[in-house]
Amino acid sequence: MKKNKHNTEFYLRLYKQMTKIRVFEDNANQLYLDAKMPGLTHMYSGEEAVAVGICEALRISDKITSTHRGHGHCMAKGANFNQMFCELLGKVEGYCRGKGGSMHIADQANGNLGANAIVGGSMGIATGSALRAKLQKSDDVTVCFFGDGATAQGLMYEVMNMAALWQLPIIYACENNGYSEYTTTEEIAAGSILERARAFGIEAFNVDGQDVIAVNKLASDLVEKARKGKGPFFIELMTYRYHGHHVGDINRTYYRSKKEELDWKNNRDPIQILGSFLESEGIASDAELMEIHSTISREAKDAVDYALNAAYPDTSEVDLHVFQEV
Ligand SMILES: Cc1ncc(C[n+]2csc(CCOP(=O)(O)OP(=O)(O)O)c2C)c(N)n1
Repeated sequence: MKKNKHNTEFYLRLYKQMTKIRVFEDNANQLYLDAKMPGLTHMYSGEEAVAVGICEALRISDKITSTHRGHGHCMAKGANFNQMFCELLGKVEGYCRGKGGSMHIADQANGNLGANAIVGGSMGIATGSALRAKLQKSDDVTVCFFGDGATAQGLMYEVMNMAALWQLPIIYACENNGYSEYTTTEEIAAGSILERARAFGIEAFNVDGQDVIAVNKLASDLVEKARKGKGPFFIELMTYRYHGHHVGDINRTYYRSKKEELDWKNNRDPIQILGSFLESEGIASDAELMEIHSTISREAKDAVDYALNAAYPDTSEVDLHVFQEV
C-alpha cells in the first residue's frame, strides 16, 4: 500500500487505541488481584483488533451494544480512563455513577448503548436502535458485538429475521474467541455460524480478528453500505481471549492448553502484528512504539489513582436511576 500522511496517522491511531485497551485491562486485573475492585471482570486482552477495527469505522453518532466482556468496546468507542476506572470501583464519577460496574457500562455521549451481562441480551437493543435510525431517517449505523456463545440464544434469530425483512442498518459482529466459558465453540454451536445469518439472506463474512487493518477495511465497507440502506450484515471475527473466562478463572488447563495460549500470545497478538507492520513500513520504530506504551501506561496509572481516591455515591442515591415512576 502507498504510504501517505493520512494512513500513517490512522495506523498509529489504531495502535494507540489497541494499546489503551490492553493497558486498561492490565490495570483492571491488578485492581482485582489487589482486592481493590468489587466483584470480578472479564478481560478483553487479545481481542483488541476487533473492537478497534470496527469502532474506527464508525462515527460518534453511530451506536454500539456490548457484552459482559465489554471494556474494549467502551474504550474503542471513545470512553476515557477516569470514568472507566471510577465505574469499575463503584465511584460516583463513573459512567453509570458507580452503579453499573464492569458489566453494565453505558456511554451514551459516545454512542455506546451499554454492555449487557445477559449473553445475547443486547441483540434486541441493537436491532431496536437500528429500527429507530431507519424510522427517523437518520443514517446512523448500529454495531451489535456478541460472543460465539450468544449464537445459541433464540433472540438472535428473531432479530436477524426482522433486520433482514426491514433492511435495517445494523452489523452483527460475532467475536469468536473459541470458547464460551469453559466449553469450546464446536461443542456449543452446531454447523456453521456464518450460515445462520445467510439463512436469513444476510450477507456474512469471516475475518481474521487479530488483523486490525483487515477488520477495519471490511467494517468500513459494510458500514458505508449499511448507511446507504443496504444492511444488515454479519461478521464472524476469529480471535482469542488471553485471560480466563473471568479474572478468577486461573487454572484453565482442564479446558485449554498453555501451549495454545502461548501460541496466540506469541504469534498472533494483534498489537504485535500491527507494531511489526508499522516498523517494516518505516512508520514507527520499536522505541517509538515503546514510548506510546509508556505514555498510555502513565495516563492509566494516574486514572487508577484518581479513581481510588474518588468519592462513592451518596447513600441517598441508592434508588436513583434504578426505576422510573410512571
Ligand atoms: C442468558 C445467559 N446465560 C448464561 C450466562 C452465563 N454466561 C456468562 S458469560 C457466558 C459465556 C459467553 O460466551 P461467549 O458469548 O462466547 O462470550 P465470551 O465470554 O467468549 O466473550 C455464559 C454462559 C449469562 N450471563 N446469560
